[in-house]
Amino acid sequence: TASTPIAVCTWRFTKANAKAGEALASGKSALDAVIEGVAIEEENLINTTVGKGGAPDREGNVTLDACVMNPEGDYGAVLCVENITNVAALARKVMEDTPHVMLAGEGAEEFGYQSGFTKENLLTEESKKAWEEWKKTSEYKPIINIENHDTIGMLAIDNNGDIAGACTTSGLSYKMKGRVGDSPIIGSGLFIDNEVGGAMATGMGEEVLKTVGSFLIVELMRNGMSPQKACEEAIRRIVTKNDKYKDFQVAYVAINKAGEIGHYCIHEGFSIMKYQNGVNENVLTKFYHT
Ligand code: SD4
Repeated sequence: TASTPIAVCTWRFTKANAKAGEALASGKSALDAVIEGVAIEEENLINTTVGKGGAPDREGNVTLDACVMNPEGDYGAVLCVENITNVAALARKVMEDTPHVMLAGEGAEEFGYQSGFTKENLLTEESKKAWEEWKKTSEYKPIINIENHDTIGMLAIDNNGDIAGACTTSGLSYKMKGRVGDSPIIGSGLFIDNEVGGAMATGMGEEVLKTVGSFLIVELMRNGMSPQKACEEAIRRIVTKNDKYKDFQVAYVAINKAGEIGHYCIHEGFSIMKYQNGVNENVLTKFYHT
């Protein structure tokens, strides 16, 4: 068994992963650690793909998707929420304080204010300018490259060996109004089974949704596959069904109960952060398309 605690996240979110790792090292639970970790990016105005400062939809609304899952197998999510920055924490509130698992749009936002979250304008001047520039052509190419998709998904194993995860995003830039991706959907953007492991996704959400990628990976691990092989199989399901894969990116990250980590993606350019034994490092991910 690998040495715990461990935190892993999508992309090169160094500070967010360090925050989670340090929280775990100080004895915090996996759930507390991932919420604290991803909050760093939700609050980071420079990052245009998560939380405040995220790129808006075509009509200029910043709408966020997030979910969390705990070691007990409970799940909470918020979909297409406006004006609240820390949507992973809000998803946790849905999980812990309501009889439901998902709240969408205005209902999620109102529940947020009742729960003490503050109303904020999430559209920064920079994101507004970029959107106005985009509107000049309004050209929507669903071609994802590493600049415009940086959802943060995070998985952690705490000192008790328990696994939790969170996923939070502003979704695809200039998406249609009302569009929801894979990130807040159980089994797609994130799935945890504390007896087996956890998995999460980033990239073209529609492709992850159609193949229920994170659930698939956890089930493959349950049947004995390594996290690495399971991530590769989940990518294979996408590329064999959709020959347009040359134009979009999908990446998966998985961890099993023994602390083994796997990650795989379609195109070069994805990497993960891994915190273990007090070391927070960036690890490049192998890719399908060469
Ligand atoms: C989505 N999967 O909304 C998200 C986008 C993403 O990094 O991963 N961005 O489809």
